[in-house]
Amino acid sequence: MGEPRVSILMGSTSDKEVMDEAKSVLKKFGIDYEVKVLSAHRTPKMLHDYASQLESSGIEVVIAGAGKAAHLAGVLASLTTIPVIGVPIITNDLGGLDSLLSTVQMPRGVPVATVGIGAAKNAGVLATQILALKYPELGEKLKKYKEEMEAAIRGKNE
Ligand code: RP5
Repeated sequence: MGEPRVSILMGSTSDKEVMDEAKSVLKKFGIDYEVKVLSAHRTPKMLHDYASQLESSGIEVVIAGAGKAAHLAGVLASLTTIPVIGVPIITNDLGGLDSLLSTVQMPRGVPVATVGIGAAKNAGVLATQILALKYPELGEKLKKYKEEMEAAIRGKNE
């Protein structure tokens, strides 16, 4: 499908296992993506530089996963008009509630569409749904995906 359309960001390589679930969804729907490790705290300049070239690079949705004082999605959302989906990463200390609140509780005017703790798969599906507004073939694939989910549950009941 040409240029990458989704950017998957994570605050640390320790987030990779969770964020790979978003990648799998995008692969399933045939959506191009790029993956970067960038931190709002450890690499602030790199994050700003990355954000400044996002719109010209053809990225249409960002998925950003981070844990603890999880500012990655929020800082990114402050620097771009591209929709940002936040994935709060589970943590050992507070079970990911820290990440969830840091990601979802954005000030007015700077939203981050936040999925559940560790719910990178849902972030991938939501990114696909956003892109489907522009790419009708993705809408068709999403309908099929929902039918498959239903059929799988029907099969288990039988
Ligand atoms: C955050 O701190 C990352 O997103 C990660 O979830 C958390 C812990 O990072 P590491 O100390 O494992 O690199 O910035």
